[in-house]
Amino acid sequence: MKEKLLSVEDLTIDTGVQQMILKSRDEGVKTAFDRNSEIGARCTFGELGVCCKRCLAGPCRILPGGKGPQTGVCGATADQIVARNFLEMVAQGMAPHIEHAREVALTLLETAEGKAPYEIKNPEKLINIASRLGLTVDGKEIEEVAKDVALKALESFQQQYGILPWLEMNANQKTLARWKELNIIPANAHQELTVAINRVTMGSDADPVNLLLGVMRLGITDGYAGLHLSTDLQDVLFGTPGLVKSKYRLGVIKEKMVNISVHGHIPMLADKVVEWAEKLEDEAKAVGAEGINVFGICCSANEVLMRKGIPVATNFASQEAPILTGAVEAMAVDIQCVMPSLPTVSNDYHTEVITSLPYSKIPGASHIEFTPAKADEVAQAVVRKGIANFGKRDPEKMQIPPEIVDAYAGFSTEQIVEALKNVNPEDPLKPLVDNIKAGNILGVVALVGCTNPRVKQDWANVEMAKELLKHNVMVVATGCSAHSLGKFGLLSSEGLEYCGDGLKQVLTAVGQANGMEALPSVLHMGSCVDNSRIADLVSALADYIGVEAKDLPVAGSTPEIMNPKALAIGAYFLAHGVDVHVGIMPPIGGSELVTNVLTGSKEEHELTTDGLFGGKVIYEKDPIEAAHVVIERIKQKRAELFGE
Ligand code: XCC
Ligand code: SF4
Repeated sequence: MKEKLLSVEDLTIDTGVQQMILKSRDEGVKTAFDRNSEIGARCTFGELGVCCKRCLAGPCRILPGGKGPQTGVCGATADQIVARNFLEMVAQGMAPHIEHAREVALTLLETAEGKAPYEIKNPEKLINIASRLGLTVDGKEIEEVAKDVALKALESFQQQYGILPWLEMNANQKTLARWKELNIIPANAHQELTVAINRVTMGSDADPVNLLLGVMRLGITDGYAGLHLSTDLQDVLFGTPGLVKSKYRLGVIKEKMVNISVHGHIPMLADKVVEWAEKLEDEAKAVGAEGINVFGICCSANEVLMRKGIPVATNFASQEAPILTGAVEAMAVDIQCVMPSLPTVSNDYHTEVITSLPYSKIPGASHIEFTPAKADEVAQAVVRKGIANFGKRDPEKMQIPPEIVDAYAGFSTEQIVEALKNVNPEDPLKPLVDNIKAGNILGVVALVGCTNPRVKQDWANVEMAKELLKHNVMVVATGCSAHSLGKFGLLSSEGLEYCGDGLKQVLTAVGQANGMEALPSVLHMGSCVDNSRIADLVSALADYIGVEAKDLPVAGSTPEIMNPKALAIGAYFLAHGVDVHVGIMPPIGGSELVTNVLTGSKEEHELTTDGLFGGKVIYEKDPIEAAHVVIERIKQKRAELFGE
C-alpha cells in the first residue's frame, strides 16, 4: 500500500500538515489525504450525475456517450436524472443552513425568556432588525424585542403564503420583481425543503429546466432563511465582529497548555467553551499546565476568530492533523464537516473527541448533550475533560509543527463601513465606489468554501487569490477558504506584495486612515453563513450605484469546493446574477442541457442562468486559468456598467 501513497508535497502546501501526514504514516494512522488516494478514481456514473436511486425499480444508470440504455426503467433521461440529482444535492446543502438558523433563533427566544445563559450583546442591531421587520420597538424592553424578532424568525419555517421575512427586508426590489416573474419566491424554508424532495421523487417533476429554477429557489431560501438569518441573530447574541488580530497554522497549539479545539459550525457551544476556558484557567494550572488554549477548526473557528480573535489551527481537509500533534486534550464538535474518522484517529492519541448534539454522534467519541439552556454546564464539562486529559499525554508522540502566521479578521460589513468612514465620514462608500470606477479596483471576488482532499490543500485557494490580487481584484473571503489564505499571510498586510499597484494603494490608504500600516490583502468576512455579509456589501454597492448585484463587476469563487452547502451558497449567488467559479465540477456533466443552462453564456445558448439571472457557473480546475476567466467576465461587466 505504502508505495501508492502520494508525496506530501502533492497533498498540501501547508508544511505543518505535511509533517503530520508523514507522522501519521510512521505511526500507522490513516488520514483523509491517504484515504483519498485509496479511494482512487471516482465512479464515472456518480461523477456525471447519471446514477438514479430514486426508487426500488432502480438503481438505473445511463451509459455516457450514447451507448447502451439511455433511459431508466421509468423512462427518465440523463437530463432528467442529472437535474433531479442536482436539485437534491442543493437541497441537502441548504438544510444545514436553515437548521443552523432555526437553532440560533430558538437560542435567541430562550435567551429572551431568560431560559438560556446568553446575553443580547448587540441591542442596536436587534432594534435595527426589528424595525426593518416592521415590528414595534418603542416602549419595549430589549428582551421583548428579542422575543418578537425570534418569533418572526421562526415564521420563516411555517408561513404558508407570501414571502420569507428575511428576504422581504433585504432584497433589491428589481431583483425581487424578476424572481416573482419566474415564480421562485420562497415563503418558508421547511416547505421549500419538503417541496424540493417531493419534486425529485420518482414520477414527479421531470422538466430539467423547471428543476433548475427550483435550484435557484433553494439558493434564495438558503441565502435569506439560512445565511442572513443566522448571521443577524448571531450578531445579536454574540456581537457583531470588529477588527481582531489572531494567528494561523498548527503552531497555535501550545506545548505547555491544555489545548482544546472547537470544530463544527453553530457558535453556541464554541462561544461558551472560550468563555469557560478563561474562567477555569486556575484548574488547568493546578494540573501543571500554563493555562488553557482554545483554537478552532472549520467554521466554528471562524465564529470565535471573528468575534474573539481565537486562533485557527487548520481547515477541513486536515482536521485530523491537530490530533496527530499529540498535544490536543479535547476536541468539542457540533455538526457539519466533522469527519467521522476523528475518534478513530484519536484512538492512538490522548485526544478526547466530544460530540454535543443528539442528532450528530460518532462512535468512539464522548457525548455531552448540548442544549442552549445547559450551555454553561456543557462548556464547563468540555473544558474540565480537557484539563483531566492533560496528564495523559505521551511525550514520545508529541510533535507540534512550529509555523505560525499572523492574520487579521473581523471584517463584518459594519466593520468595513466603519473603516471607510475614517476615510470619508459623510459618504463612506464613495471612496470604494470611486476606486472601482477608476479601475484601481477592477472588481470584487468572494473566495469562499472548503478544502477538499481531492485538491492539493490550500493551493488552489491561495493561487486563485494571488492571481486576482495581482490584477487589482479586491478579494474578500469566508469559510475554510479564508483559512487557507490566513495560513499563507494573505489576511495580513504581508499579502500586499501580491497586489497590483491600484489595489495596494487603496488598501494602504484605508489602512492608514485606520491607524494600520495597511489593510490586509484579503478581508476575512467570517464563516460560511457569513456569506450573507458579502451579499450585504455587494447590495450596498449596488444600491449606491443604483443598479442590481448582477450588474456589478463581482464574482464568487470556490476553488476547493467540498460540501454541498457551498453549492447552495453558489445557487444563492447565481440567483443574484453573480458568477460562481468552481474548481471541482459538481455532478452535472452527464447532461448537456443542465451543463449548458448553468455554465453557458447568454450569447451561446438561449436559456441559461446567465440569460435569466445574469450570472453563470464557471468550471476551471486550474486556479490561474480560473482567475483569468473570472477577470474577463469582470471586465465585461465593467464595460456594460461604466461603458468602458
Ligand atoms: Fe465545511 Fe464551514 Fe466547507 Fe469548511 S467551508 S469545509 S462547508 S467548514 Ni463552509
Ligand atoms: Fe430508475 Fe426511474 Fe426509479 Fe430512477 S426513478 S431508479 S430512473 S426507475
